[in-house]
Amino acid sequence: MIDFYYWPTPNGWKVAILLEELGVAYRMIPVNIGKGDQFKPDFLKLSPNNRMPAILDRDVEGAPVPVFESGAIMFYLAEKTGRFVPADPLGRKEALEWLFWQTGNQGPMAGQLSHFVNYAPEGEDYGRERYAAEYDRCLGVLERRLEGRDYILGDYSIADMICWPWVLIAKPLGASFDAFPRVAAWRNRIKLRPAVQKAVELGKEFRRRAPPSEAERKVLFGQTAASVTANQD
Ligand SMILES: N[C@@H](CCC(=O)N[C@@H](CS)C(=O)NCC(=O)O)C(=O)O
Repeated sequence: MIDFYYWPTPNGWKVAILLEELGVAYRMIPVNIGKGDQFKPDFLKLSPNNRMPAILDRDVEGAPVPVFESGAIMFYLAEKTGRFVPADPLGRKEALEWLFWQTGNQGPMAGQLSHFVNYAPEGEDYGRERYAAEYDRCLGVLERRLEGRDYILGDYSIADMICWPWVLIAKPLGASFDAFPRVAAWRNRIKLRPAVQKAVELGKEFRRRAPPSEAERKVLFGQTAASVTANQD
């Protein structure tokens, strides 16, 4: 059994997709990031960067294995099962390149764009424009990569699963697919997969229906070093 620490956001969906594709037994443990569950000492032991997703793999010999950061979780599970990652060293290298690309480029740029689109004060356009341009650049990177390929590595893999969720929500982020026909087709191809549909439904009842309250804004947007050092046991 895998304990899956999760909240229904694009970063959470990445790992939910892989767990559903693998069909492995998992138990979803909600991490309410608006209420501050990510700062609980037990969670920080698994995920020292106070971010979900994280997993605790109990399906091992000896002590359960904690893994944080979506890219690391996905590589760990793909290695462990031998699925959704190429078997040859050069193919694995390519898988790692796209996992690092997603977590170092597309994910942070899209996350910041989402912040400025959804939560920044009115009239402050610098941040939104900067991240909209970077998000656009990342769509362009994917568009080029998908030339002559149905999926990022050729076959469907963890590289697609990690990149797809932030493309799924392009429209609410203010982007369009007009200049990215290959990305649009890839997005739709993946969206049709039953495992992907199930993953995006996971924890739907927890999805935000209203703007964050003042208390939630403080938890989410008022973080400093004290947020992760205050609760040490
Ligand atoms: N690089 C991380 C990003 C994860 C991330 O940013 N998660 C957000 C939700 S989408 C989170 O847990 N936020 C909690 C917080 O801001 O305290 C990954 O890919 O796993």
